[in-house]
Amino acid sequence: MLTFYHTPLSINSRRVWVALLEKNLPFEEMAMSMGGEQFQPEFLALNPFHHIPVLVDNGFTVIESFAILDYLEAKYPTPSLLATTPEGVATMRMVEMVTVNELVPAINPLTKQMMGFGQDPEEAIAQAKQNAEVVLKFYADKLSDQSFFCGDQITLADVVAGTFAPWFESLGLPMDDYPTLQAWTDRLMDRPAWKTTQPTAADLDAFRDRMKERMAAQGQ
Ligand SMILES: N[C@@H](CCC(=O)N[C@@H](CS)C(=O)NCC(=O)O)C(=O)O
Repeated sequence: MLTFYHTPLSINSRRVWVALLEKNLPFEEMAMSMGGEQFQPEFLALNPFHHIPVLVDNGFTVIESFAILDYLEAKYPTPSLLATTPEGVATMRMVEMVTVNELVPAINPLTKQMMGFGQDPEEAIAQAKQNAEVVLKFYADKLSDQSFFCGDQITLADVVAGTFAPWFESLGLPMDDYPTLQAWTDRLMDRPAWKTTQPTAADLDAFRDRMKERMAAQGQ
């Protein structure tokens, strides 16, 4: 039996959540509010770094979202979320790595602004948008006229980049110049795995309030 520890608002968790759903794997969901239970001894025994996501499969514990994605593909290969050609494998990995290494730091100030956690100076916001645009152009280039990054089949490239896609507009990154990227986002948002995992406005408000309380308690 698979047990999935996560919190619905976490983008690191969501890529695993989407993969579990896309692969039609049954799992027990342990939704955490991250209000301190991640520091409890029972959870630290699973992940000493107090992070979600965590997957436990019949007593075998996996931490780190990308390790979990690799584990799921190795253990439950069908349906596959892996590219099959050398070019596909390279594209899949490039998109995954560009997302975590380039997009995530680039959109940091934009995420902060969207969530109401503070406001960086105008120049920092402009720079963040410029950096994010480079990633969007890269995505559009790799996507080309295909349905998904590696062709007709969804892969981990779409799962990893695609869990950020619903937020682009709210982050202040209009999609007008990227019609193929917008169509890809719409295609993903139509899938049950994205519909199930997309947070509601109420989820977002509750998360925002929780984070603000925590920041206030830490004197930030
Ligand atoms: N590199 C990790 C990052 C995990 C991570 O940062 N999780 C955050 C939520 S998005 C977390 O658990 N934060 C709570 C804490 O650190 O106490 C992964 O990809 O799984």
